[in-house]
Amino acid sequence: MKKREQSPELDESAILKDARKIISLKVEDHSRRAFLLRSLTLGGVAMLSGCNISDNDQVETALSSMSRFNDRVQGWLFNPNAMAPTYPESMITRPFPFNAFYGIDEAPAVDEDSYHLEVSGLVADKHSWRLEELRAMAQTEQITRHICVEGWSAIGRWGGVRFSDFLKHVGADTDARYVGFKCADDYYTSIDMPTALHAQTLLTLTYDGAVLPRQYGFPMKLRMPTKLGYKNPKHIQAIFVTNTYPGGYWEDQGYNWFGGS
Ligand SMILES: Nc1nc2c(c(=O)[nH]1)N[C@H]1C(S)=C(S)[C@@H](COP(=O)(O)O)O[C@H]1N2
Ligand SMILES: [Mo]
Repeated sequence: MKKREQSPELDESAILKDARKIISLKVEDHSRRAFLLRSLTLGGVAMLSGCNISDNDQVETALSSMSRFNDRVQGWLFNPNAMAPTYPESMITRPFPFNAFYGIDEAPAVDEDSYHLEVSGLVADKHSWRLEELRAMAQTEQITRHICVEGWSAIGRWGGVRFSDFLKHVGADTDARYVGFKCADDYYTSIDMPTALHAQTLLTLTYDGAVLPRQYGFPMKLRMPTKLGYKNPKHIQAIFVTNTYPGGYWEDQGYNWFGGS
């Protein structure tokens, strides 16, 4: 996401205007409607419609699926326990796209032998973690859709440790408001505790059955199918639990902090 470009043929403000019109007509609950109208982004349109919106035909499909917007979609959007869709292996996007605030050649090459994951803040156990320790915990896998605000989405297969297991293991204060992340490439972000504890939030160590490759975030990426792409940190070096708002790389430049459902 070097220059935060949209594809030239997509008129973002026109798409958002149409999407807002649909929301005004479809969403009856006043506070939900106000929230959606205020926070809607192109990525939000993709998330609400389940469509990739990288060209004009897909914009049409997305808007028409939003106009069929129903209670199930709204329930998913506002229920912190609702599950994001999962997909069959045949639907995995190959090759899976790379994205970062720099080009693929600049993705950090983290050295496994010297790597330690730091854990700090409102946790009982602040020891730093080796990858081996994370690999020894129960592993789970999921095939979900990653949606980027830049107007693309892709389905991928990630595996690793359920983040709620990890937080319990370190004795995190789960009444705290935020979990923050610092990455090897100076990226940073933070999430709300209900999302951190969501059953589909995984501290991933693998992509498509193999060790997470450098470009997708080696040694680990926090994968949340209920959040937009920029909320999913790659190359995580430090995790902290806090009540002080930590912000994020794109969030501090104006992206919506919640960034998802
Ligand atoms: N450390 C780090 N994590 C990051 C980013 C980044 O630049 N640095 N970009 C975010 C954005 S905007 C997206 S869309 C996804 C891209 O992940 P991918 O390369 O696996 O597709 O990573 C997210 N996490
Ligand atoms: Mo993104």
